[in-house]
Amino acid sequence: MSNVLITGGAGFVGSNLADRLVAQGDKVTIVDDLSMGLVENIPDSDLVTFYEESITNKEFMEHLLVKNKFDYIYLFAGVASVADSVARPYETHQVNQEANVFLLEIIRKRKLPVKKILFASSAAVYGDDPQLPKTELSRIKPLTPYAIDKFASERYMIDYGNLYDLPTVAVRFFNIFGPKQNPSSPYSGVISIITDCIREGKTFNLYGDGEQVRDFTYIDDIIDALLLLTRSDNASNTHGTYNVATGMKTSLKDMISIYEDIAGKKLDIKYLESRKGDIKYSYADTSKLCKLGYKPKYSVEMGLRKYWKYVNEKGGNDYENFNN
Ligand code: UD2
Repeated sequence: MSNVLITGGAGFVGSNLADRLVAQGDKVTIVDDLSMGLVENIPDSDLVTFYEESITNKEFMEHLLVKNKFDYIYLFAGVASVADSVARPYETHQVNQEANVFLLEIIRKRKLPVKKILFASSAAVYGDDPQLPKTELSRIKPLTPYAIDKFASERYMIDYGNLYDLPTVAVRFFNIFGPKQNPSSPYSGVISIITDCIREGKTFNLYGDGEQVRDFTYIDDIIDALLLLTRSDNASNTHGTYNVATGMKTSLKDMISIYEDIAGKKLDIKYLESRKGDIKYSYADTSKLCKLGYKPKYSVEMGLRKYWKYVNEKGGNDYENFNN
């Protein structure tokens, strides 16, 4: 049994990881301020301890880390909305960068015996550079406070590893979908929004011509990758940055048509101007991760099928009563 900390553990990726870790018998501590996550996302288990707290609370975080001596630390807490980071650059910086550097500093100064620290970064660090697919060595061009903070935190992780020998690894997520994703903002993952629209018969606002391409990755594949990078026999060599995606590309239009077939319903679409700063093509080269033995199991269609089944069995998305 390992002792694990997940910041942002009530959110989409964090809570799915918590499910998997609890199922394998780990003791999981979650810190989440519920700004985007939900208590209901957290697995109901004696193995889980939940603190409703912001990672920017330094005193709290220091005490927690020193007291618990976690084996594994997964850093998912963050303000996920790029638009929010443009509207509130300084506030979001405190969460997306400052708080993460503070955690590293506590681990370093207090010489805490962590086995692995994983930080969740984003494909946003590549910005609108046209080179495709994105490899970890592609040009970095962060265009928003969100992307700048993700990239800076990534570098702090890697260089704390190099300078102070901390066992760190950073992942760059592309477009993830699946259960427990919050669809309540216009900047939520497009598949969670579409799911809501299909179920509720609402009109979907499609920004652009629908030909934009993404690397849509089902959450279970993401969790496999996270465990591979932190807990497998290969994990001791994983210091560095990894794209985490499928390496497959699908246009928004094609994804919608696959989803309509699965749901057996037509999506009501209203075409609008492209969003400012929208990236037309984004997909990953995942060969660095694949060399460690990663093999995504889900095509977009398989993932959509599983997600649609989950939402319907639940009778709706997880966030119906979420108002923020
Ligand atoms: C993803 C990440 C974002 C950042 C970025 C980096 C998510 C949810 N967002 O943004 O945090 O890392 O990648 O490149 O993973 N769309 C519509 N209608 C809607 C919502 C979206 O047409 O109601 C379009 C949107 O304009 C875009 C595509 O769908 O072209 C995907 O949108 P998204 O918000 O799911 O993800 P993305 O790639 O913009």
